Amino acid sequence: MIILKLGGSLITDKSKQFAVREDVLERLAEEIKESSKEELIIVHGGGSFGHPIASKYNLQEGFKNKEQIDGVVETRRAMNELSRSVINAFHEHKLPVVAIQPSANITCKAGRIDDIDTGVIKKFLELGTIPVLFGDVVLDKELGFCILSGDQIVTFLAENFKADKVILAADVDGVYDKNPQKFDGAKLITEIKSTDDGILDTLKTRDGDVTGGIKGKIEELVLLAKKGVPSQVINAMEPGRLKKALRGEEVIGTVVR
Ligand code: IP8
Repeated sequence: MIILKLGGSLITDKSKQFAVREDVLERLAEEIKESSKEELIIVHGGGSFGHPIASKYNLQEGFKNKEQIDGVVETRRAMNELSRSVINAFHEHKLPVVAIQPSANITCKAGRIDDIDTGVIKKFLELGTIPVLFGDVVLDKELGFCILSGDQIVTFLAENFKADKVILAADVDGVYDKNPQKFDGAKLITEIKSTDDGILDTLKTRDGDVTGGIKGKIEELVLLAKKGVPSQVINAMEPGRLKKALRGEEVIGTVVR
């Protein structure tokens, strides 16, 4: 089984609020269909739907005041909206996708997943469907609520379902030693070993991303690699790469093992 994360920067345009990249979603749907992968769980990020609202209301800090409740409701609406776009685009391409709303299925404790109904996800998989989850605002036993990133859902499910691998489909070729948009000579890191703790210090969080950007992602993937599940960050903006990665063929990117 493969757990596929579709990054928020891939499926939405983060420079504009509520901007879905419909053309990208359609191509991704085709590539997933053509890869003929049988067991697949998809998790997508918040992109320009979840992050701006979560940041405006400081939702990542948990419940602080009643004014944030509007933010919780707006984030839920926005994430349902984005999920609907993903489901619609994928179903148009005959993928048997079923949305599973994390806020109704998962509870956290201090920002980490504490309780999750994996039985529902397992049953939908057994029926031959592709469960689709997403980063969301969820109840938290200590914080009241929290922002649960899709990355944490990915690593939790990958461990729980003993996935063969995780693919993180992003809008960049992989992880760089420094920001390639700001610095000349930034180098792509093709392999990160879970024993290589120092690597995390060199990565920076991405502005505007309440769940920690690339650093948050790699932290999750390193934890997962320590438990024996390898992962791969690829650039799914480049046509054909997602299909190849799903088929297990070689693709430019960063492997975490
Ligand atoms: O983009 C965050 O999920 P991520 C979801 O996977 C929200 O980190 C609601 C901001």
